[in-house]
This record gives sequence, C-alpha cells and structure tokens, in this order.
Amino acid sequence: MSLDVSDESRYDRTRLRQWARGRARSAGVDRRHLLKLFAAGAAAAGPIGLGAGAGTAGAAEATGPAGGALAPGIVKALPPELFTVRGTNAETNFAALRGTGQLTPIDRFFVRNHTSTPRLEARDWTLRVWGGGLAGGPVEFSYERLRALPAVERTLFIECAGNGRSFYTSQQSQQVSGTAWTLGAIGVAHWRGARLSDVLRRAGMRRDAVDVLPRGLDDEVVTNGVNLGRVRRPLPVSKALDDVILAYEMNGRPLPADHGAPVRVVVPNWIGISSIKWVGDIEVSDTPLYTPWNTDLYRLFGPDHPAEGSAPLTRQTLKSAFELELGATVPVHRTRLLTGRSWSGAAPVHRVEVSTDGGVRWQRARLHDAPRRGAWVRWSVPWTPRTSGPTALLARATDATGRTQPATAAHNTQGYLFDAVVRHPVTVV
Ligand SMILES: Nc1nc2c(c(=O)[nH]1)N[C@H]1C(S)=C(S)[C@@H](COP(=O)(O)O)O[C@H]1N2
Ligand SMILES: [Mo]
Repeated sequence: MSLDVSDESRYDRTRLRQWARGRARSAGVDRRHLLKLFAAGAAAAGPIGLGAGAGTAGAAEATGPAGGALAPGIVKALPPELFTVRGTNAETNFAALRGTGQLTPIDRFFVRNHTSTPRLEARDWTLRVWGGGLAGGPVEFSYERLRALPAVERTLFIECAGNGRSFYTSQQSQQVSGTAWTLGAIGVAHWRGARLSDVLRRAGMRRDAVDVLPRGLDDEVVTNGVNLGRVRRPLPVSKALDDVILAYEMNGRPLPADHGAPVRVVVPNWIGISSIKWVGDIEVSDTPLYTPWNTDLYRLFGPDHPAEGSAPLTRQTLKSAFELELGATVPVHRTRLLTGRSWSGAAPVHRVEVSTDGGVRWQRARLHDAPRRGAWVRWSVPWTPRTSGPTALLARATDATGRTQPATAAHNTQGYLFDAVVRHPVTVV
C-alpha cells in the first residue's frame, strides 16, 4: 500500500472531523484537564515546559563528578564536545558531525527521553499485539520470532518535532514551550528490522482496523502531578502498513539501550515521537485512538490554528545546519570549507544555497550525497572571509517538491516544525 502526501492530508481531514464529532475514545486521559494543564504550562514555562521537551526532571542541567554534563537516565557517555545536555535529553553538537559520514555515529546520535533509558534484555522481551482490530486474541512475538521475519534495511533520519525550537525565540522573538533545541535533535542511521506490516498481518489484523498504538516500556510520564501513562502515539493503519520498521539494529549493531533496545519503531519521515523506543505492545484498534501525544502535544496551537489544534503532526519539515559551533570565531583572509547538512521529510533535497554575508548574496553548495528522501545530504562551500567582525552564515535548502526554506517559520505555542533559514552567527577575526 502506498501513502502519498494527498493520502496523508485526506487522513488528517478525516481525523479532524472524527475529533470534532467527539467520536474518539479518549484513551484514559481527561482531555479538559490536560488542555488546561498544557495552557498553563505554555504560559508559565517560557523556553522549558512540556512539549517535545522537558521530561519529569525539569530543566536543570546536572554536572557530573568529572565536570562533564550528566543527563539523568541516559546510559551512553555524553562528552561536552559531542553533546549539549538539555534536561533528560542530549542534543548532538553539529560541529561534531564534521568529517563523519552520512550516518550519525551512535556515540553522537541525539537522545530524547521523556523519562529515562530502561535496561531491557532481548531474551526477556516480547511484543504483544492486541486489540479490537484483530480477528482473534492477542499474539506475542519473541525477539527470535521477530528476527526470523524477512528483514528490511533503510537509511533514515529520526528528528524531534521540536528540533530548531530555540530559534523561534532567538530569531523571531516568540515565546514557545519545550526543550530549547538548536538544530541537533536529529540523527541519520542505517536501520535493520522487520516490517510492521508483516507483524500486523501475522497477528491477524482485520480490514476495518484504523489505528495502531505502539507503547514504550520506559516509565510512565508524570507532568505536574498528572500521570500521562507510558509513551504512546497512534499511527494510522495506512502508514503502519506502508513503510514502518520494527528495528533491532542501528548502524550494523544491535540497537543501543538509549535508542530503544531491544526493538523500536522507526516511522520514515515522520516526527520523532512516532518512532516509539523500547516498544512492548501494539494495540490494533477499529476506532481512532487518542493519547496526549496526538491531542495536546504534537499538534500546532496558537492564534493561527483551531482551538483544538491542527491535525496531529506527521511529516518532518525542511532544514539545514552548518557543521560549526554557533558563535564560532574564524580567521580573516583564510580559505576554509564550510560544511553542513540539509534534509526534508517531504522529498529528496534538491538544492542548497549558502550566504556568508547575512543573506545578501547566495551561492550554490556542492552536494556530497545522492539526494534521497528520508536521509540528509552533506554539502560544502569554500569561504574566504575578507572583512573582520560579526556576520551570519545562512544555508537554505529546496526539496524536490519545490519548497524552499522560508525566512520565518509559522509560530505555534509549542515551537514545533521550525523550518526557517537559521542565521548562524560567526565572528571573523
Ligand atoms: N518509549 C519512548 N519512545 C520515544 C521517546 C520516549 O521518551 N520514550 N521519545 C520520542 C521522541 S520525542 C523522539 S524525538 C525520539 C528520539 O529518538 P532517539 O532518542 O533514539 O534519538 O524517540 C521517540 N520515542
Ligand atoms: Mo521528539
């Protein structure tokens, strides 16, 4: 089954209608209560609140005994040259990608945890598929049974919906809630796993099933005293059957703990929250499902959107980033190669232009990867700064749909889907 953009927008419209008619089952959470909670959070929280952002641990950054940053609950090492710790999360420093290949090495792949990384053993793990959208009762898959299914391999990014959020504030002077990521809440990996469609068919999914709901085995998420339950976000059956993977390998190795071991969902091109880590069960439903992650979170809210928010967010947007620290100092009259990466959830990146004078003149960057949907392209341009002082580097991508990164991103209260050209400050000395 194929799913193109028009199918997805049809799906979004249908869902919005179902939502408006109140047909949805509310998946165990009092919606009015939550809406109030999130509204209060957004108003009070400034840059940090609930969103694709803070977990239970709040915004404080802890410092470890060796002086390195400690993100409570992340297992792998987080040296400050590779990561910036933000609450329970770790952002990849883009400068640390310079010289690496198309795949993000696992030692620098960002981590977004609502709570903390659980330690699960493959031999103790089972995936339970259950619900009213199955012909019979629940079906269980052991790790071995999953690995015995036909394997698929794909190179795909996972990117948080809130990636780039801090630029709403720093570049557009707008208030948003959630983790103040710069552009490093993305990584590209080579995934290997079973097709979700194979698992659903073997579990006896019925033709009238509409949603599947993968749920993580990490701790329940508690925000301001309200228990939202385990991390879970419904996927429409059309997407689930199209290209979703139950991944057990990342970059040729068993999935690491922080990225969902032993098995995670990988949803190509969609916002990161769709790709549930540490998946333990999947509900298959014959009615639409709602959880906080597709109602009050991961929709667009604000004056330009309906009171109940936009349709649930699906595809990622278009972005570019330099492999250079924000605020870097560079020597005058010396030629250097500016490098970076661009990506889009909609189509392959077609063209990248770079400006080194704050956006007055633009030149085409040389692309170093064959553009493919689902991954990024690396690019470069030589630059010889001629005058000293502060300036801004800009990179602007266009994808194969013809869309170019705009000068400003459309504001929404939770700061999702920032897609504007970022003004990357540097000082020439
Ligand atoms: N079970 C579970 N799955 C999860 C999350 C989580 O906290 N728990 N975070 C989600 C979010 S918001 C993102 S952006 C991605 C991040 O994946 P990564 O940590 O492997 O980079 O995982 C998603 N899947
Ligand atoms: Mo995310």
